[in-house]
Amino acid sequence: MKKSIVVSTPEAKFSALAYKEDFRDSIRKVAELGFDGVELAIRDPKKVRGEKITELVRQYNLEVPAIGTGQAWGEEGLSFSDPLPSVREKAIARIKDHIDFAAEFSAQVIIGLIRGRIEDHVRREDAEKWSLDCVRECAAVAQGLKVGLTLEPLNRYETNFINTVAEGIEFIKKLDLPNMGMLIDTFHMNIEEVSIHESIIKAKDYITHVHLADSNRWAPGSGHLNFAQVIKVLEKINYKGYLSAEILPLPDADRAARLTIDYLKKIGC
Ligand code: LER
Ligand code: MN
Repeated sequence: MKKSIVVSTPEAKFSALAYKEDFRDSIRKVAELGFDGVELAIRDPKKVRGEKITELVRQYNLEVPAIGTGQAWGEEGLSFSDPLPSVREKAIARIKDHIDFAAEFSAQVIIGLIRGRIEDHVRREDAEKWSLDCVRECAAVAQGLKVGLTLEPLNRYETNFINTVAEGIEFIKKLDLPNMGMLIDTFHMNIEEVSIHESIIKAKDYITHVHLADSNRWAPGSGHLNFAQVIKVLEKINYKGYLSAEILPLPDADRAARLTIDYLKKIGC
C-alpha cells in the first residue's frame, strides 16, 4: 500500500503533525525516507504560494493523496454546523478554495473538523441539515474538478458530531454523492469503535483514505494498536488508497517519520 505523511504549512497549530516547520526541508525528508506521497494540511490555500508547493512536491516526485482542512475550524472557527449562515458561507468558500488546490494533484479534500461541533443551544437535526447542505454545495464544485471529498469521523474529545464509523456511513448515505468517501483514522477509531476490524469491514464501500497513528498518536508501532491486523483487513476489503501517518512529532519530527516508515515496512506495507 502507498504511504504518505501529513505535512503542514508552517503556521499550523494542530499538534498531530510530524512535520510543520521548514516546508522545503520537510518535503525533501519525506521523499528521502521513501514515502510515496505527502498529505498537505492547509488552513487557507489563498495564503500559501500554491505554485511553489506544486513545484516542490513535483520536484521530489511525491503524490498528494489528500488535503487537510481542519485548521480553518481550529484557528478561524469556520464550520458547516455553525448556526450563523455567514460562518457557514465562509466555511463553504474556504473548502471550495481547498478543492481548487486539490484539483492540481487529484487529491481528496478532507471533511473533518470543518463540520464543527454542535453547540448546546443548537438542535442536532438543524446542525446536520446545515452540514449536509454545505457538503452538497462543495461536492458539486468538486465533482466538476474531479475531486473527491472524504468524511472523517473524529473522537468525542474533538467534536460531538460524527464520532463513529457508523455515524459517518449514515451521513454519507444521506448525501448519496458519487464523490463522497470516508477517511478512517486509527487514533479516533481506537477511542470510538467497538472493533476496529469490524468497523473497517462495515465501511468497506466508503473508505477512500486512511490516517495511521498509534493509540497514543505516536508513530505506528509506538503504542498498543495492532497494525498488522488493520493492514490485513484493509487488504481483505481491497483498499487501494494511501496509508497516511498523522502523528505527533515525538520523540521528534524526524524520528517520528522514520519510525513510521520503518515500522510499516517491517509489517509488509
Ligand atoms: C484530522 O485528520 C484529525 O484526525 C483530527 O484529529 C484533527 O484534530
Ligand atoms: Mn485524522
